[in-house]
Amino acid sequence: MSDRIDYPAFESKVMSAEEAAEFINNGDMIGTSGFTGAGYPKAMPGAIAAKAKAAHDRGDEWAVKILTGASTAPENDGVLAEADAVSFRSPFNTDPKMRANINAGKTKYTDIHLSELGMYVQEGFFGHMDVAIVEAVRIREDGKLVPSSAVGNNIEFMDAADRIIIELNDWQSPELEGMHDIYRMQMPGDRTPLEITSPGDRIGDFAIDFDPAKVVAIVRTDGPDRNSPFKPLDDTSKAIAGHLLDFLEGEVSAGRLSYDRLILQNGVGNVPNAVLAGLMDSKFENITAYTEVIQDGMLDLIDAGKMSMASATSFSLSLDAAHRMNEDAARYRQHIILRPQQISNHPEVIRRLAPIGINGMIEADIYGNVNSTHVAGSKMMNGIGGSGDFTRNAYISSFVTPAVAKDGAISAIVPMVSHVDHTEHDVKLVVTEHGYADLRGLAPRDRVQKMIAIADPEYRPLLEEYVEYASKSTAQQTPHDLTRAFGFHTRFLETGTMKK
Ligand code: 0RQ
Repeated sequence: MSDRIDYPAFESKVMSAEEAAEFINNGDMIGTSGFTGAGYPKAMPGAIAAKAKAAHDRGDEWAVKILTGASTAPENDGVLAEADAVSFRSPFNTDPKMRANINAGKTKYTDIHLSELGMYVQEGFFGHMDVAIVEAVRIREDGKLVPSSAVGNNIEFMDAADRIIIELNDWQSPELEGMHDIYRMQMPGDRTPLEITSPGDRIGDFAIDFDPAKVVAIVRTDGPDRNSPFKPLDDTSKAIAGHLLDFLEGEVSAGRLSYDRLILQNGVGNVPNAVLAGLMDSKFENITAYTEVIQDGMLDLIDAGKMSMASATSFSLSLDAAHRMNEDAARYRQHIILRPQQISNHPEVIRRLAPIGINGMIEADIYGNVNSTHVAGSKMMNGIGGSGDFTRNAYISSFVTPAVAKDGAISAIVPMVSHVDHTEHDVKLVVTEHGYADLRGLAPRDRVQKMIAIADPEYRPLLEEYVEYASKSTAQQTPHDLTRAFGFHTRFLETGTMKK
């Protein structure tokens, strides 16, 4: 009996990924573990991709539908996309090959709030789920599964699927056991309050109970989670982080925040990570996080004694930080809780805990609407992820971005966003390297100059020019000139730059 399978009935189920792929059929709906490059299956996607390729070589159509927690990695989304093996994908993807298939129209993609995907599965909105493929660190003697570095939608997938394939990954530290807080969300009508009044509160179990009769295969793996390392902190990220920290200092001075009551929701990306680095030298102590992913900067804050507790659904660690976690998981689990993503991103808890939300964006408009997902209105970047779950319900919902993209050819501040993910009703603060626009309590026309002030200086006159045209509108609540509102975008599509 292996040290990681302590449930005798599963011993006979151990097989290779290729053998387990025999349980996957053309057209299957598959739910996999995995969230931002952590806890995804390492071996099965390659075996499924090989099966798809073989079918395509015979001239047969062959594809599956894939639901996950969030983004995965090249060994999962990448290999499946390369084999044209995915007809439908949800939610959140950062893999470039999968993104190319989505934007080429080969893979249908639905981009929904991460807190809602498991709910959709429970409610049957996606249709029937055939297989769940879940990475684990151990099967306990009572048959319960200890997830690895992400909890994601594992419970919902295992409950809904006809067949379960478990990948037991020896690379993942067995000391992760005890870090999870497994709680099954009830169906509408049976729901009760989630008793989480502080990020460190536990409401569930350490492991997932499921129907052992559904397990058709157990595959042994030994591969690392893969996350790309953060880019070294550049001056722009440092400046944006600096402005955000100034804003937080201002909130302390105004009596709306205190140095020992900072709860963070930190999105993925370089700027949110720069904020974590900035907090290291700040006056904030006893920092906590009620967020989606555990990032490198949080391990640093924990090690420095600045962060006491972080609640999330997965790790989003560089390989170096993942090794640190593996060597020291028993210590880190005193400070980290991994929950199902329905709970890590639950609106009820977020509204109660009132974190400071910090998320990246593609563009914002002069009235404070934010586009996090679509380049020029049509091309999917990654997806909304959990940003909407937090933005609607956080205490301060902020968006951070460099003022320009693509060497200045694109302005992050535009007259009208080309796609809306976060409306003016939810966005409270927008930060670039030129400062912050505090939009709280302002009427739309009063937000305009604040937004223009944080735009790149080269784009400010173009924005002013638009405002002048828009001000001629007969309706003065949110003045727009609809013939010119997408002038920045159409110019970019025609000439390759938003500049005149
Ligand atoms: O492109 O990779 O080719 O260089 O977008 O941009 O500035 O490095 O910023 O890594 O923080 O990503 C919105 C995508 C920002 C991210 C987004 C191009 C830019 C670059 C990345 P390259 P940066 P970031 C909860 C939070 C939604 C999900 C979310 C995101 C690339 O923050 O996915 O918030 N958010 N989750 O050049 C064209 C523009 C652009 C642009 C940037 N206006 N037009 N390209 N780029 N602005 C956690 C989770 O949900 C997991």
